[in-house]
Amino acid sequence: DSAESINTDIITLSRFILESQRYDAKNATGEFSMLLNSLQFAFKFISQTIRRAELVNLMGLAGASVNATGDQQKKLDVLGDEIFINAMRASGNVKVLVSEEQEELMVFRHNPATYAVCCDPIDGSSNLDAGVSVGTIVSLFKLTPGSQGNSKDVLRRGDDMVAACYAMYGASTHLMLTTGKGVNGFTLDTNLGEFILTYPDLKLPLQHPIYSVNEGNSVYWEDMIQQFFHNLKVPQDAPNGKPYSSRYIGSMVADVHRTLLYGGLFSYPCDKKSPKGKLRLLYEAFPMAFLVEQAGGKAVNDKGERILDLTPENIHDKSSIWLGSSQDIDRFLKHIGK
Ligand code: AHM
Ligand code: MG
Repeated sequence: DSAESINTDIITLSRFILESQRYDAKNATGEFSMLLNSLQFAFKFISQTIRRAELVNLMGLAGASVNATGDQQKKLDVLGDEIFINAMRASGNVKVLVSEEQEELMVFRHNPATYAVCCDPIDGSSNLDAGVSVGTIVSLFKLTPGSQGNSKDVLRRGDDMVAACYAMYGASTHLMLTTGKGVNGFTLDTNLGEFILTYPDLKLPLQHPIYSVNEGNSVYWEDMIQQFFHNLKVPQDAPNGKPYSSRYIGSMVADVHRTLLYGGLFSYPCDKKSPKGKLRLLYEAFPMAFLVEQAGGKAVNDKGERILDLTPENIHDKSSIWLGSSQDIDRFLKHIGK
């Protein structure tokens, strides 16, 4: 009967973190759990704010303000950023914060903390007014030994990240998390106000015939890249004899989320318009590359270099990116002779 079909022993994100720390007792200072708690709160708050936005007239542009990388900011970008910054400052566990929406790195001097957090508070915000999924992307580093908090804590190899996650505000709010031991996915139960483990140890398929790229930029691409995408549409070359399908939402979180669940490849290559790529290393490419690798996929740049081997020189540095199913990325690597 229906009473039996209710799972009375669900795993919430807090329970998941506490249980996984029990196996790692020497590192279990509780700091990470507290930080995760503050992150959860920020995700719930942003989620709620986005869901109410249209009704309380938050849609549209916020004055003429322009963010660090020159995009026009929306009211929700500003709000999301404030919510995130306040949650991180209040957590007490964050010393350094990099936000896409802030030109400069922030240091919370009064926090006796050992974490550095980089975030894109609302990624994909050009989609907001159409009600399309957007998300928050986060990478986490431990401060370098003895650091009082400075840019060196984040200008490091991607492999130095200790955790990465994103929240996607879609039909449901999802949270995908890695601490370097696989990927676990959670879904927000709005009645309980808790993230519930719904995708334990998620692995993406080895190959899937979907490509995700802004093909409108193809006139700006190098021939090599044009040729690669052209080949994906040649049925004889395809593993199942059919051309690849095109799927592009224009929200990295949503495009990567689909890639994690269905497989295929997502790319934002360099082009004549964005010679260094569009997506930012610290809070877009790094965390997504970490999640994708931990789910069994691959993430590289246009030259075939592993994203997590790169080191940014500046906090808002950009990179080209190719990520997704390992065989689909291998096909790209083979194409460029790697
Ligand atoms: P944003 O951080 O300003 O929202 O920009 C990042 C977004 C990504 O979510 C998405 O993958 C990409 O920009 C889409 O760019 P384009 O519109 O050039 O295809
Ligand atoms: Mg953004």
